[in-house]
Amino acid sequence: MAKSPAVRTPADKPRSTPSTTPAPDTLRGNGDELQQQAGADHPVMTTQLGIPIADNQNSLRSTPRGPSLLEDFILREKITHFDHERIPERIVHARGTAAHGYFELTESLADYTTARVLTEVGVQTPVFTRFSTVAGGAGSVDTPRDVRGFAVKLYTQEGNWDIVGNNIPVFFIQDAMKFPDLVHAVKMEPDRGYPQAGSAHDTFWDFVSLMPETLHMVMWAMSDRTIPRSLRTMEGFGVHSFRLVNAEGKSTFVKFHWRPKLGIQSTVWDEAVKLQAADNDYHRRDLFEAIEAGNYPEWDFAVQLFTEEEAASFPFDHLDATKLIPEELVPLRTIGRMVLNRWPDNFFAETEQVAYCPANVPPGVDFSNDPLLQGRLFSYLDTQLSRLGGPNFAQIPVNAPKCPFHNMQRDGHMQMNVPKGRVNYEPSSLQGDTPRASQAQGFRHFAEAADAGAKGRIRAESFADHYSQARMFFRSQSELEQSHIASAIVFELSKVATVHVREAVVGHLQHVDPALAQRVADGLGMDAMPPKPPAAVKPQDLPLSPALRIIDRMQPTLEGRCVGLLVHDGTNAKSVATLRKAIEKAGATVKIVAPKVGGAVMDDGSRLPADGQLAGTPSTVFDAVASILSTEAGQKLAREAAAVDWFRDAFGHLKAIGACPGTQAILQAAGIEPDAGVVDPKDSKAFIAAAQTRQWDREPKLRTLA
Ligand code: HDE
Repeated sequence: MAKSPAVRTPADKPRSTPSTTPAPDTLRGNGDELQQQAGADHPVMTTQLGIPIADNQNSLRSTPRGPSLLEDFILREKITHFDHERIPERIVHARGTAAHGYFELTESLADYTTARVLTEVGVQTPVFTRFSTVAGGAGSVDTPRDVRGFAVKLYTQEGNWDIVGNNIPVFFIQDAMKFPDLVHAVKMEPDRGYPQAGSAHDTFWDFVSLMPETLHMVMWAMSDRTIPRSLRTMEGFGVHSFRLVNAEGKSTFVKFHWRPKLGIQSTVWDEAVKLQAADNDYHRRDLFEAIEAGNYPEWDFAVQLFTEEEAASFPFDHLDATKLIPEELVPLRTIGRMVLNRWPDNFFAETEQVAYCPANVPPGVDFSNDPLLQGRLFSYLDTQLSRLGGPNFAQIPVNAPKCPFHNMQRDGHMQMNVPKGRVNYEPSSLQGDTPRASQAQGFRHFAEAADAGAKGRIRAESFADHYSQARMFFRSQSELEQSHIASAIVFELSKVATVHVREAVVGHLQHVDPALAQRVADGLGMDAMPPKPPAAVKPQDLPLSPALRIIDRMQPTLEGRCVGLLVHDGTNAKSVATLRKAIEKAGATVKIVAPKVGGAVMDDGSRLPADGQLAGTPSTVFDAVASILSTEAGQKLAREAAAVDWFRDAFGHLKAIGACPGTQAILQAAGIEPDAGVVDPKDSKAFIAAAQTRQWDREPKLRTLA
């Protein structure tokens, strides 16, 4: 009969259980080197229920080499918790990055609204702002061509207000009914499970070709807006019209805008593609580093205010989310600012668990009848029930209001509060301190008079024009931006294998702009222009809106940008110090790049540590680059692919290059013909002037745009 291995003797005692408590931080031998013990600075590790743990390295075993024991409640608890660490990711906007900060009102809107957050000038309201891509999963990359979510939770004194917007002021569809179809079409194709995080595939463009209402936003999606340089350089839009309601119950329509203090900046497409390989977390890291360095990202908050009568005179229906209101028509009024100044303590607890909902508005703010918004008012609360597991998600710290709150909602999964008393209903006469509704302070819906008309599944006639604003947007762009849009459409449609889908899209583009359609057809190598589909209403030539451009409106500044400075052994220490000082004075940060992360030995014998190793820190991650190299080092690096690519890419991505004489050998190896954006970094003024913008003139000489 086999001897039972499960009989324990004192000799089987788990080896890691110390007979005496070792000194703090003493690492013990005999296989338990990793065991760290509690001491003055370290609290005792416990189970979830507070049982102190003696050994966090070894599971409980019947003998040193025998089976593990079910009895090991410490192991079981640890593994069980781990097994349940993930919650469902967001169906859209799964990949996000967020930060805390504040909103400060600079001009009161007291004439328009009772909301205290919009009337109490100077009050700082805490915010939690989450930026996101739309199509990819939580683990996807930061820089695909995609719309970005721009969701702001304002913890006002009258409850949480969520402005859940995007970095594009219009949306793909007009009616909530189509949202699941749109999202299914843009996400990875269900049979093959790819592509991740991108619209360049058949199902998305098939949907576009059959839903011309998408075309205006498609123009935006193909513009440089969807390849932002940084989350700090994106505009944010509330998209829908909302209402402000004042003390007299009068309503004014409003559109919300966030305008980045650093101006709008985008990458160029080749750069965005290469960033996906260089740094999956490019935007997240950028925001983290800016906040850690005290360079707090800031946005102006602006509103467009307009009356029902003014809205009636617009050549489009403002309730249609595929339309924007040009600021030439209704000017923007800046009334506040948002500053993000604190990184979350814990990504999961805050960024992952935050639950936004466009239905969260304080008294004095109300909804419009935009049918897309109306659908959203339902969707967000609903999705949290499964994503966060039940009806008590508002108790999670990042979601909880920071003002007093009282109601009779009780129980449910993960109830964290312990309500006292006998009364959990209203009205009641048993207890004096139970919450009651307040006519004076409570939320009152705007008493909108209903339009005449019959009930039905109807799309308003005023929603029928799908092309005019797409045309306005495209024609308002600078020449180069138009080329970027045309090239992006060619790129995306070139990834569409189904010929009739490509043709149908080009067919629609003729309504937007015949020259654009021709450029795309040429770019796709089409022999003939595909037929133009009938339009529900004839597109109009609306006044152009130059305010919709990016390139002309970029701010010539180095503030908030990052310059990569390449050094090697023998680099002149003084030149590095001078250039660094000048760049930092201009508001940018400098990162030293060297062949080895340990740094390089300067000509004065000092060692300059590197922030990045050359092979792992391509120039794509910088706004501009410079190098200070000895002739010998330059010749050596001219034979190094990482160095040659560093300059070739910087040049191709239209960045300023500060190249000292020692660098010339690398420039030659990279085939760079120096232009006005390639300067000697000794002249720090010239370098800074060049680095304040991209070298747009360079682009047509470098690549063929559609
Ligand atoms: Fe969303 N959207 N959406 N959306 N949306 C979600 O809510 C939905 C729409 C936007 O950082 C989901 O909590 C429907 C427009 C942002 O957590 C979900 C419709 C705009 C975020 C949902 C829309 C947005 C979301 C997924 C059509 C721009 C991320 C998880 C009726 C104005 C917020 C979640 C964050 C998230 C539904 C249309 C922006 C599924 C049904 C238009 C920024 O509820």
